[in-house]
Amino acid sequence: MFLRPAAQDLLRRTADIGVLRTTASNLRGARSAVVSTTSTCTPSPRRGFADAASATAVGNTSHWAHFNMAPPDPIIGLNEAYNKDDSPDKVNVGVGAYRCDQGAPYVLPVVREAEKAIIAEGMDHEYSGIAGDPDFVNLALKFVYGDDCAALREKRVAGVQTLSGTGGLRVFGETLATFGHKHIYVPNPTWGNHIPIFTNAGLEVRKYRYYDNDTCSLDFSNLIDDMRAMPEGSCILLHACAHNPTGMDPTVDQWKDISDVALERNLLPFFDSAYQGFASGDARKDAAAVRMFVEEGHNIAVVQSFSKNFGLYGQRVGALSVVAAEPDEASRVLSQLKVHIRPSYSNPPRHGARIVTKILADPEKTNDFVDQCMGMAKRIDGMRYELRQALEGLGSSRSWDHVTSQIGMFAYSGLTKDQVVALREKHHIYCTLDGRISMAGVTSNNVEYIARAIHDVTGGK
Ligand code: KET
Repeated sequence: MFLRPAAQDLLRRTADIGVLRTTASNLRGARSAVVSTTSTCTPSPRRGFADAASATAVGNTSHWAHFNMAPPDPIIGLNEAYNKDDSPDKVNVGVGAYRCDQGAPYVLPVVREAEKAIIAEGMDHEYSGIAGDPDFVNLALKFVYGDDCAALREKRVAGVQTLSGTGGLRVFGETLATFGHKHIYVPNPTWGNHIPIFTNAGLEVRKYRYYDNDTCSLDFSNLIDDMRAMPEGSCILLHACAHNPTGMDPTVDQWKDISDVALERNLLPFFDSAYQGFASGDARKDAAAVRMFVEEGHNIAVVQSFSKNFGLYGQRVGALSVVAAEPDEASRVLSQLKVHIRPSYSNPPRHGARIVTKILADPEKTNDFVDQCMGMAKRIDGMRYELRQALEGLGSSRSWDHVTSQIGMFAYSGLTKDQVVALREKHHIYCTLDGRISMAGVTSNNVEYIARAIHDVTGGK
């Protein structure tokens, strides 16, 4: 598409408005946001390419002139906005990344030790296999399914190392689409990135009811009704623990009911386990739902992230596993996962997986990890109480009970979009537009400031 400078300028300005509009519409998903903001001013990327070729033919100077500005990511984009803010008061409670009580990134001491040992061993940097490091995969699976899991013993679990949780979700989404799945059900609300991940994998994303905004609790009977209405064989994404963004998990009895309905409807439960250790503080306990479903005879799939619990965000350490009916089926599934990985990124990176392997292969280091993960969960829990107390202390007439009844990394505050924008513009506090506050970024130093700002933007009610 050939655009004169004036038209390019108009397009840029329209895209800027799009950024604002998209920021405001937040968690409808990055992909749908791109579609809605670009539809008035640019062709689809495919058409854009064809047009770009003809534009070159008529003498356009750039191949990229028809590229409009994409909206910032609703979560990671907050880091960019925060970094640009030069207020000394600014607070980042956007992305779910743990901070110590001084507000700094935290490297677990047991991770530091493992790194030293790895360096001392002088390991090489050869390619991994397509499925990653088998030792890492075995330990990751034991970590989530438990040492005594019958499916593991019977060698009917297919597992691969992935580019953290996000990469595992994408690989599994693509594999599902290849093998006949047209849609996937995700909770409403869910982690915003689920929607573009599965859409880009070729699946239609459908939602099931999960949370009742009025009562700030699980919308359990509607969740079950929606499950009963799902077409047989559908894949249903479940958050293994510490649901993002609501911090509200089913109880053990409710998990049992979910499992029963999933069996009745022959649904495929797919667990996203991104916070194992951040719910109860005990990584073993947090795997209870996954383990229950395997015991109940489901052929589940699980994606694990080691970003939060091991604090290995930038190392991209994850695993994807599928529980099959028997070993031969597991081998066939594994072969198909590899078919998706190889043309995507060939094989996963080594270093982060080596760190997790060093820790989980050693019972003493594993215990240290459990203690240190518990320490992070406890600090977050403490901040929940302090934030609630501070809000109540300011005389807010609204109930803030949910701040302490929710679990995991986030407080789903109930703040409206306008209130979130006011928090950002007036008080330099950055949280996502759905009112999700990363409690991992709340510290003894900023909790009072955050409470006062919330009190201000809510008018104390
Ligand atoms: N699943 C869930 C539920 C999740 O919250 C995240 C990350 C991921 C998967 C992916 O994590 P990975 O680092 O790819 O293993 N959530 C936080 C960070 C992000 O948005 O990327 C967040 O919600 O802030």
